[in-house]
Amino acid sequence: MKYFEKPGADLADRVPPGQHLAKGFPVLTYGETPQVAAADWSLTITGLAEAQTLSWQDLMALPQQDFTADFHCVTTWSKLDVTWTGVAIADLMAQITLHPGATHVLMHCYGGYTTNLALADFVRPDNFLAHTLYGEPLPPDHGGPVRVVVPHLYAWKSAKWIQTLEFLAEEALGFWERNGYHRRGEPWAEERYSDLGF
Ligand SMILES: Nc1nc2c(c(=O)[nH]1)N[C@H]1C(S)=C(S)[C@@H](COP(=O)(O)O)O[C@H]1N2
Ligand SMILES: [Mo]
Repeated sequence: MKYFEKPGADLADRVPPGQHLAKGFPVLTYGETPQVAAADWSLTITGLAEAQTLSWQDLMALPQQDFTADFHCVTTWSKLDVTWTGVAIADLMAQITLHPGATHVLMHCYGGYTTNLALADFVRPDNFLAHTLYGEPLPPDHGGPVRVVVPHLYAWKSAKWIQTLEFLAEEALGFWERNGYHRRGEPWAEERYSDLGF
């Protein structure tokens, strides 16, 4: 059985260096898969922002969009044209009042995983909170009920089972970023491993 394909010439310009196309959509999780029902899910806004908690109903009341995005895992598989439904981060941010000096976000997930982004990487038109994958409720393995999708960076930034957005005045490293992976993780620049000297 062949699990990976070499990209054809037409797709080569969409597959970053060192990546191969995955067959299917692999699941990559560190640790257990949290089981969170949509009715029990909520998103807490904390740190340098007006504190608030959004429920599943609050999320559903925001504009819903279908979107298609490529997905690049640092372990070298990529999946092109994944189709999702969710809420644009830009529309979410329109509900959030940041305090002066907020420049970064640390995302906390059910189960304890964390990952960090500069606000410039978080608030981009192609970033979403996704709750639907290929027209079906996002399966728990893939981060359901709600995950973050950040297509322009390696997929470890696409936090599954998102629980809390903590806005910060400086960079704070998340789980993989403290464990040898790059603080930003841009796949076209192959920002795989930490440049912080640890
Ligand atoms: N909460 C949480 N989010 C996570 C992870 C994780 O272990 N826990 N793994 C990351 C990694 S390394 C990748 S490649 C993608 C995998 O998403 P998938 O399992 O839907 O393919 O989720 C990212 N988000
Ligand atoms: Mo990954």
